[in-house]
Amino acid sequence: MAQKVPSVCPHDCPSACSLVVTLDAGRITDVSGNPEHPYTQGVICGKVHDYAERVYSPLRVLRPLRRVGEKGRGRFEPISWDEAIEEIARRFTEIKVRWDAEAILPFSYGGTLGVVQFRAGHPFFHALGASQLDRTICISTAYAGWRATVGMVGGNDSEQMVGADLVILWGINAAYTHINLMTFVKRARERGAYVVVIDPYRTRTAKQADEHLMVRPGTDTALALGLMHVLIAEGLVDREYIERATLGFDKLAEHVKAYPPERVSDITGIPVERIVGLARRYGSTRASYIRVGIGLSRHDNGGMTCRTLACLPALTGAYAHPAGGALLSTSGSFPLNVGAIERPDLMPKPAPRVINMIHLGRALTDPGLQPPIKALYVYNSNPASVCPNQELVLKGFAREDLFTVVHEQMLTDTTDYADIVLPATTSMEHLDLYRSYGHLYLQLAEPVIPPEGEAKSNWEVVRLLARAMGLRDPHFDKSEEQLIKEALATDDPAVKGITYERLTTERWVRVNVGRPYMPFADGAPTPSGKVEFYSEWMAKQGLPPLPTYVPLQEGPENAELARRFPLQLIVPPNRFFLNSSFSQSELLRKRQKAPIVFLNPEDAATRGIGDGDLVKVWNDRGSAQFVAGVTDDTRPGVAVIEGIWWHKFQPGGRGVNVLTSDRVTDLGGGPVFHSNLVEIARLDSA
Ligand SMILES: Nc1nc2c(c(=O)[nH]1)N[C@H]1C(S)=C(S)[C@@H](COP(=O)(O)OP(=O)(O)OC[C@H]3O[C@@H](n4cnc5c(=O)[nH]c(N)nc54)[C@H](O)[C@@H]3O)O[C@H]1N2
Ligand SMILES: Nc1nc2c(c(=O)[nH]1)N[C@H]1C(S)=C(S)[C@@H](COP(=O)(O)OP(=O)(O)OC[C@H]3O[C@@H](n4cnc5c(=O)[nH]c(N)nc54)[C@H](O)[C@@H]3O)O[C@H]1N2
Ligand SMILES: [Mo]
Repeated sequence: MAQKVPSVCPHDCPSACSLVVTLDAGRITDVSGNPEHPYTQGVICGKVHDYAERVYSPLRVLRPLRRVGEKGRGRFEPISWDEAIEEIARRFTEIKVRWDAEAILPFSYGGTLGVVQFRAGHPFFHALGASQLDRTICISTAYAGWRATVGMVGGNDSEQMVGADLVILWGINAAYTHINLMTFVKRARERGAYVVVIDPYRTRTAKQADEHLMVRPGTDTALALGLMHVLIAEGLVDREYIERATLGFDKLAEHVKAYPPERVSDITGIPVERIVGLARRYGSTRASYIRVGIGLSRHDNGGMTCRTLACLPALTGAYAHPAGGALLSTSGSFPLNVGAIERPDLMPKPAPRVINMIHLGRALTDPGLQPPIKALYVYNSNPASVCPNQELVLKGFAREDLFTVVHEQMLTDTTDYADIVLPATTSMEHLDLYRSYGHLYLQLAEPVIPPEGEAKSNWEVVRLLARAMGLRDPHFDKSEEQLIKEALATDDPAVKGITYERLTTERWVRVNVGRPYMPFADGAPTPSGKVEFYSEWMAKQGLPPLPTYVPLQEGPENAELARRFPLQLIVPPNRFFLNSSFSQSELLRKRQKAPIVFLNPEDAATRGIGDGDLVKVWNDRGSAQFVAGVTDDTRPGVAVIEGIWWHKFQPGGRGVNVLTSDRVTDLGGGPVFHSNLVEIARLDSA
């Protein structure tokens, strides 16, 4: 008899959906969105709807494996858990003795955002004295930029936008990456709101908007400065809010005189009248809601961009309107006691060195690194697909003297290089607490099925490893339930009263931040206590203290490079994968059709490329093959590759990230995934 049980989507997505799982004879047969959850409202994406296909995938890792073939080939023999743990502990100990514990590097990111399983390895690697990983690959640039202006990573609750008159989706393809946001966008639009999308190509989100501004990649700061120029010149600002809640307006007003719409039009590729039109629209209502995507921060100048966008609602006073304001992420809106899970106090002093995760390729191949990285422990991540400068990453992974352990649900591009593969549970099989970076609900999910095969959760494996390595701290005796209780134990009023017990019965609880939530209504938690148009902190980072447009290092302004590689390439997510997750699914690969590079008919014609041709895309970092999608959904000079197909499912065996760079952005040490120059040619063998 079929039975319905609650769960939560664990994936790295701002929606963090509440799920209803149908079980038949103990097997998952269907997954749907919980209609009662105020944010999910019964809507989930196509990839999670078919979650049974993921849980029971033919590529699922079901028992521990030991490499038998060459690195990269993915040939293994099954071994027992005891053998696997014993071998890992022995190799880690040998490396620690011979090279120092810093020669061991944990590598993890967003496979699950569960509060416990996301950071399960931290206490173990801290206690071991391993190198620390700086987890910069996604949010660190955007968050650093946002904080520079408003002091925290938060903003007005996106549920409030339903009452807005103007909605701007700035560098966010929510129809793919945060579909539940579109529920509120649609409702606002039905009420009469005007919806604007700002994105270099016509995304599915842009197609649902009233207006789309096809901005040239990396020029949003200039666009925002142009809007500010008009707002200030035409007196469309809220003097009272500016006086009360902001810092540096007079300096800003002087500064933006240098960004008249004509100049901004040249930089951004957007016609003057569209810039002036949007500024007047924005300046004539305080009920304007800007939702900023994280994607647009993945440029050389991305931190500055996010900082600049956070200034806009402070000019019109929209931050103080119950249906207005702006949001990048809700991550900083309330604290959890994650220190109790991460246990930084277990680290030796002085603290071990820190390695930026986007420099994985460099770290694995740098002959000068002392001690060298001799062991890698990967969980919650697929670095052999997702990291930039991928050729260098693969070169590192291929090192015979590198001992690589990968704890995974699937046989990925990364497990192909593993010495030991450990089977991981899915969120359907383990317990965790979930917060979201798009909404304000805390949720709990208990296992709905027993572990498939011999799979174990991240925390269970860490406990086994800690014991095998002789780590005696009582922390490693704790259960997942205990850790969740400790994470919830904070005195912060936003989380007070939200207990484990309450979550097991209510399933989700909105944090106590009040409604409407307007954190910057009267100022912001910056050093000055105000929304900072002028930021001393930015100056300390060696950046202009006022919002300033800085051209991309790898963009058309780099004339020498642009001569050889005339096309700008951006690499945003696709619809049916989640970063590289779900690339294992034959069903979803079929829905996604093929690894495609979109290019404008003009760029295709000059290269003799037709729609559907097999093409080569390359630059000095690498070369990969794609199917050409010729479309005026993108502008001349801008190519788009959506999603991360595993190398092994890509024609030619190389995927998108051989093209992307491991340069760091202006702030936060994050990646420049979208700042690429490339050339494209037809492959005659097509
Ligand atoms: N289906 C699906 N959903 C996902 C993901 C996925 O892979 N697939 N990934 C998840 C993760 S980890 C994250 S971090 C979020 C990311 O989701 P978003 O915050 O939406 O970020 P991106 O999709 O990287 O980029 C958003 C948009 O920014 C545009 N963009 C690129 N450069 C510029 C620019 O210079 N200016 C402007 N205005 N726009 C620009 C891209 O074309 C893209 O449409 O989505 C999550 N949700
Ligand atoms: N070209 C390009 N590259 C990008 C991006 C892009 O838009 N374009 N986006 C970037 C961004 S925003 C991000 S966040 C990164 C994401 O990079 P990753 O965090 O590496 O994301 P995924 O590709 O989803 O890989 C996560 C892996 O974790 C595994 N996993 C899931 N749950 C568990 C678990 O409970 N335990 C264990 N042990 N494993 C688990 C999954 O099976 C999956 O293989 O990629 C970045 N790379
Ligand atoms: Mo991300």
